[in-house]
Amino acid sequence: MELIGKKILVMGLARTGVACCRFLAGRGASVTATDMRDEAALGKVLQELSGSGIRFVLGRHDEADFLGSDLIVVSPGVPMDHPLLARATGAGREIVSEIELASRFIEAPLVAITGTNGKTTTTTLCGEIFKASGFTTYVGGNIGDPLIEADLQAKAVVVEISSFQMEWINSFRPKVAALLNISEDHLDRYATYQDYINAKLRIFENQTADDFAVLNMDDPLVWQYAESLKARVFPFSRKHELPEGIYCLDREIIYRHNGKESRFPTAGFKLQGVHNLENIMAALACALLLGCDAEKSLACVRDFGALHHRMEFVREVGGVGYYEDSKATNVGSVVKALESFESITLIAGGKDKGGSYAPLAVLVGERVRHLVLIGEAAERMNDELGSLTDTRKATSMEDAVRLAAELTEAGGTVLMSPACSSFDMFRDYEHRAKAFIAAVQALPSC
Ligand code: UMA
Ligand code: ADP
Repeated sequence: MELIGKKILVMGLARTGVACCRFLAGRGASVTATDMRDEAALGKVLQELSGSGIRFVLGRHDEADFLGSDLIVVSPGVPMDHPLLARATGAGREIVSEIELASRFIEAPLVAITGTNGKTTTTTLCGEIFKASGFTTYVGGNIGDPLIEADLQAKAVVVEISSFQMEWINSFRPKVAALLNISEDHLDRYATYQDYINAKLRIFENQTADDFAVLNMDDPLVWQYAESLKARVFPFSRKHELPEGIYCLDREIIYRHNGKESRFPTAGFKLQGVHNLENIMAALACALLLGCDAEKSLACVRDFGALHHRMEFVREVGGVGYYEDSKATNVGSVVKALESFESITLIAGGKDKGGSYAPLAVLVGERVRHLVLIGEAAERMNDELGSLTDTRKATSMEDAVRLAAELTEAGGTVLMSPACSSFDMFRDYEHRAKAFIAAVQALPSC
């Protein structure tokens, strides 16, 4: 793709936009960058990009820039239905997402991993397996480092993909694409659940019979699309023995491909929980299909521990275990957390994403002794779940932890697994996690 002299508009100047600006300006494009945030808010960014010859339009977007550019690169945080994007499309301008742009320059086989939950765990593990097998590997995408920053000499690129990033693709084509699971999420961004699902499915859109689609056979919502894909479907399952695919039986993961078989005993795996078994199978499938070594992969999986803020043990006080699961920002992930404990005091709530909390009802009824609600979603969660168990409202994380400590009897578990994003009370999920951990650490020892 020729960039020299091309007029390119970068919309959004956070991590993605800055990386795109660097990439494009460094290759001779004539770049304009625009963000609704003003100069004062973007001071650090402007410093980072000073001297790069980029023109900035800040605190507003100008229609003329949208209509007058050869190409518009949109950040994931910009909603797809932005009126200026509609006008640019109407005027025949080309609009792409950052992953679309990046993929046009990456020659290494691309492993792309999506799903409502487990993306970061699976992507990180998969990247580690490639590295252990001797591939120079770039790991990026929604996980944090934009794909456009990929080392173009890398022999493997493993990328976590969100639905937002797939909104403006047209040729993005992973050699191996994995869909881990689908449950309701981001309904504050999509008009319908199906719109969200359709965005996720675009990961397979440009694949051909030379590529692989790694699919969770046990998730009916995922599996129903298997027949419609052009890529070779490679299933993973915790329930079914498979002649071709990867499955788990009697504490062993078995990988079968083209008549060959590799076996991975699960004893001693650090990653715990059935959901992580699914993540491990998906990561192994992606890596083994592209030639990673089975023995090295097994050693790598064995050593791989849980990432922070995903059902992480914090402390025990008076016989009560405190667990922090701040990354659980939708009901699907909270279901897995509730399945992992009994006698739970659940701290939940935050910024509501518009989905239903009903999928939690059975588990709340069976396992949650006390429900402590925080944040903007407290009211809605109380309406949907409050009658199922003892439910209280707290004014802050500190207050929630104090209340949970008072209510929970020895042998129980206090679990902060919010089912919501954090932005009503915190900078991000890490900030929320820190607030919980600090409050737990401040509890007096018994
Ligand atoms: N903006 C405008 N005009 C608008 C709307 C937004 O100018 O109309 C500006 C905003 O002021 C902001 C920028 O556009 O400066 C949007 O930035 P962004 O939200 O895309 O943030 P980035 O730092 O570029 O981060 C993005 C992903 N963010 C989102 O998808 C919301 C990061 O995923 C990702 O790590 C990063 O790219 C690198 O690829 C975060 C995320 O929350 C972790 N993802 C969601 C999730 O995991 O649930 C999908
Ligand atoms: P993502 O990047 O998709 O948000 P993470 O690996 O960061 O996924 O995990 C996010 C949350 O989802 C955590 O609470 C974690 O315990 C939970 N989780 C991880 N893997 C799965 C899975 N396969 N199914 C359901 N929940 C999962």
